[in-house]
Amino acid sequence: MEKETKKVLEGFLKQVVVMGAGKSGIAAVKLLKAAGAEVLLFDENEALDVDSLVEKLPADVHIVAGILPEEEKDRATLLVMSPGIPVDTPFVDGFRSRGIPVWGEIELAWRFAKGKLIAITGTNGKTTTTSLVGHIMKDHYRTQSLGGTVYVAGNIGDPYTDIALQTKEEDTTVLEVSSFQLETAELFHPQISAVLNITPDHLNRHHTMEAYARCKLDITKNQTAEELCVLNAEDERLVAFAKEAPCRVVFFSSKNRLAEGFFLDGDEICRAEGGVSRKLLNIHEMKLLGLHNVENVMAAMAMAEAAGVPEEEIIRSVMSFEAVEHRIEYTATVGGVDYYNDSKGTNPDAAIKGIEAMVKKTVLIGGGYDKGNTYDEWIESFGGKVSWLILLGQTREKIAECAHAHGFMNTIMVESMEEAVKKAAELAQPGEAVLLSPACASWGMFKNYEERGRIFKELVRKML
Ligand code: UMA
Repeated sequence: MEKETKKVLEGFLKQVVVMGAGKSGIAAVKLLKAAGAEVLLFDENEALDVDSLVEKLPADVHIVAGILPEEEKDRATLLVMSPGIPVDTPFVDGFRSRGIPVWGEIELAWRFAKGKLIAITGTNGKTTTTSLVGHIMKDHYRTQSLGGTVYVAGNIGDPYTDIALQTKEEDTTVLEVSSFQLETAELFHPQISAVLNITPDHLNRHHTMEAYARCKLDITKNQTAEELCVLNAEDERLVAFAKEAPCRVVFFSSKNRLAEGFFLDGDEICRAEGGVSRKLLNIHEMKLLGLHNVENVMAAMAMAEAAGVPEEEIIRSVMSFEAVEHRIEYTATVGGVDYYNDSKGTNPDAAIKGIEAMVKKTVLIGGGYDKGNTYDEWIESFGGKVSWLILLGQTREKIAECAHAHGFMNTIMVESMEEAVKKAAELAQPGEAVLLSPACASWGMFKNYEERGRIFKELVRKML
């Protein structure tokens, strides 16, 4: 298999077009050059800063910004796509109709990577779960003095192509994978996978829930009968999928006892095997907050178990794990008001989790880039908890209209994060909370959700 893959690669590497000059594109170019390929980096942004890009790239990379000449398509042997770029376009069709393979950046990385691969997808919770699995695996390698390295990469931030060439047979890579990345996966093949949940998101890219779900479920498409996928038993679509999955399935549930799998019983996370269950961990012994995090923990435990980590090591690592930056992250208390950064709440479902985790009356900051989502369920989740909704970005009118239709009238429009934080500080009373949990992507106003979260935190800390 290894040999065959290599042979296929040699043919493909003659003249590669990499599309997108962001993190993934740059990392893909570096990998390809190191592998001896001829590479052209193409970005549709005409205003691309080519000079600063050249500094980040190896020598001899041809860069094209704006429009790619037809003759370059004729010469190409492979097109590598960055995840943020749609693939159902005339541009990509132009390659496909010439018989040129179209791979996503993770497919490219996978063809070169070695060692064990654990891949995690889902609409929400994948960043926390990926970090937690990485944390457990790193502890395990240390405790058992295993030679080898644990890498954590993918949608979480560091592209898979950045580390693929360094990986060795004794290593483990824990990868966060988005639907965008799975859309262009071909032979991509994790030994252990997880689909944490599937709720509406990115419908402007995938168009239908079915297409979006298909991309996520495709994480298992090359897995074998002995390999494992971890699924959420509370998601009907995933329960139905388990019957046709090509691999073994382990379920987790935060609502019901299971005869097989991981479940929450009161405050105890339990492991059931053959109808017999045992308690593993009391949820108050972990540092993560909220029921959604209990689900993430159960999924991570199931993956770690499948990776051969002993139960007592898993429990110890879960207890020492702290929340991820930008995910319901406590920022500071100013004038008796607690500020939380949940910039990673980039869709309504994730943002609902943010509201659920709040225990005080909350001034909420939301709004951003329009991914075609609806906001009804998010507004309904406010209950009596949200006192004001401060809105910014492209979606602010759409969200305000939706809030008013649901009888929530306390909306305020602002132009910037600075204004949002200032308004929130005026409105929140001592003993209350302010939560940035936008329910929208950051694009348009910020480079990414990390930048949005950091700006929020800086503005809050300036008030100290
Ligand atoms: N571009 C085009 N044509 C287009 C769109 C973009 O040429 O139609 C160009 C842009 O001009 C830009 C480049 O493509 O130069 C950007 O590529 P990209 O959007 O793929 O961004 P990267 O910097 O490569 O980051 C990507 C992921 N971004 C997206 O999926 C949008 C990052 O996930 C990921 O961390 C990174 O690869 C490393 O794997 C971010 C994300 O928002 C965090 N992901 C979504 C999510 O989590 O919901 C899926």
